[in-house]
Amino acid sequence: MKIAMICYPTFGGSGVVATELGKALADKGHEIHFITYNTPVRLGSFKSGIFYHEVRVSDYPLFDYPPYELVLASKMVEVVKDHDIDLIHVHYAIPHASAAITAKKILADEDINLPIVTTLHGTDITLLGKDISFEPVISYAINKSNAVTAVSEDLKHETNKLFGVDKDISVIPNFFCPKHFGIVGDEEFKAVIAPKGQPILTHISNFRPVKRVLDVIEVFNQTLKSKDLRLLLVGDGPDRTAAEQLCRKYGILEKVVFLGKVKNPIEPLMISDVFILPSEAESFGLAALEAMAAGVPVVATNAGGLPELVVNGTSGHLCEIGDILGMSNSVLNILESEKRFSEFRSSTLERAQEFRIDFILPKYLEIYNRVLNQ
Ligand code: GMT
Repeated sequence: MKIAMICYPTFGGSGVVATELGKALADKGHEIHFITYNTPVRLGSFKSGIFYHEVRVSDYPLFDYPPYELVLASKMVEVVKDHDIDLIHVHYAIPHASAAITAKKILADEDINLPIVTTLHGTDITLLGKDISFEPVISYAINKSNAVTAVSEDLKHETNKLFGVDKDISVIPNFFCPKHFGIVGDEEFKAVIAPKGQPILTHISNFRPVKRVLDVIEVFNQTLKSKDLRLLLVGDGPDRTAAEQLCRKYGILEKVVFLGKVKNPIEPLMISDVFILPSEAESFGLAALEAMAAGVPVVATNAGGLPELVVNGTSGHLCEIGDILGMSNSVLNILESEKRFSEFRSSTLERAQEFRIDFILPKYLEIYNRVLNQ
């Protein structure tokens, strides 16, 4: 198959899922054309079967806002015709699905029938979708796609609740690629962060308010009252300054490492003991799955799709949003003894196996074959 993959190229989970899916499909002999505005972060080095087409929006003084969606639609039309693309798989409803529907219509005028598969990732539905100004476009793009997938049952439910959707949405959970996890933790780096062998609590996100990074600091500060540990924060975003300020206020800055944006988050995960994700909303929680695949138990909220991933009491603990004491006790519970910690670690690894790419890839291929045979 020749597939055009449309995604955000940044650190966000939707871009990671699209990139890893494209790479896995290329490994199986398919031809994948990424169309986006920058090289996707997880693309890595050149691989046979993978192509990247950059969307460039010229900076005309005439426009207050650059017309990215129109240039993206034009680029899709061009790539489809030049490379005989069989189908377009868009990740994220806005503006990718709507741009794809425009491209589909332009191509239909030239008797080219192009199926569109749209994958919903969460923030496009749960955050953007709540902004009423987007609703008609999101509903339209979903209904006009040939197939729609969502990364969790919860997201499917939210989509049906918030939008006028007349399409059946297939749930295909996120996945991890085992081959990325064959690395060993950098013990020297670990010793710098935790010189006395203190356990390391880790959080990875884009530090947007929905991730509740300040709760991470609160939980860490609370846990420090009972146990000496260290906090590793990976990523960057709007709440980083406030997080640093809170650490200063509590006088714990020297126990916290802000790593910033990291291309390969598996490396810090390999030296972590517990992962924390106190999000207010999370359609799936890819960062938590990657932690689990690295054998790191997760303390998370019971928001969105997280209960579909983390099994409470075995691969981690789930708490109410904002329950600082509950999350702190959960961290302490996991770290209570060597025996308990290794039990959590092995159940976590076992649970993660259910989300291996080799189980998930056939589900996408089934959808592709279905739309191509329609
Ligand atoms: O979490 C983010 O802010 C990034 C966002 C994105 O669009 O890339 O992540 C969403 O998609 C991921 C991949 O499917 C999911 O694992 C995340 O749970 C989801 N984020 C939210 O729902 C907040």
